[in-house]
Amino acid sequence: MAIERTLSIIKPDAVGKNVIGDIIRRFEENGLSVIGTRMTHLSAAEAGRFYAVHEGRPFYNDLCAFMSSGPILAMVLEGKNAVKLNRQLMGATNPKEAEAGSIRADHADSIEANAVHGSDSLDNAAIEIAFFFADLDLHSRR
Ligand code: IDP
Ligand code: MG
Repeated sequence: MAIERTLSIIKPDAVGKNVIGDIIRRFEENGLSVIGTRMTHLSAAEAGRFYAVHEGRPFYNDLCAFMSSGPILAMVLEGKNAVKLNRQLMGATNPKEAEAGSIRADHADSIEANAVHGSDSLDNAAIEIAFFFADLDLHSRR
């Protein structure tokens, strides 16, 4: 299995619940290393640029408002199969469908306020990592 990098975001709802540590613990216990972190508070326009792929969807404006409602923690995870492994640890988008023990099953409130973001492919991971981080901000553990 290839060593990959993926972007994770702890969303405003989960930062507000003070569960940053619990979420990062799950990544580390499952073999992923945090190689860069950035806490920031996006404007609605910045959130809109990050989620541009969803522009035109009925939930897009609400999603931009939610993602700019408070601070987030963006981070880069590195490890074997990181893209897929992170998605497994996150659980399904809708917490009602999220696997027991997943981050969203334990911390998400709704299909919108669902605690975490994770890149859905290696190509998108590279684009999303570059949105938040410069190469010099990342510190590989390989
Ligand atoms: P993902 O985060 O599991 O990859 P996406 O389909 O890429 O899910 O959607 C991005 C984000 O948009 C979701 O995490 C969630 O916050 C929000 N979202 C997705 N579908 C809906 C919906 O039907 N209603 C409200 N918000 C949604
Ligand atoms: Mg997605």
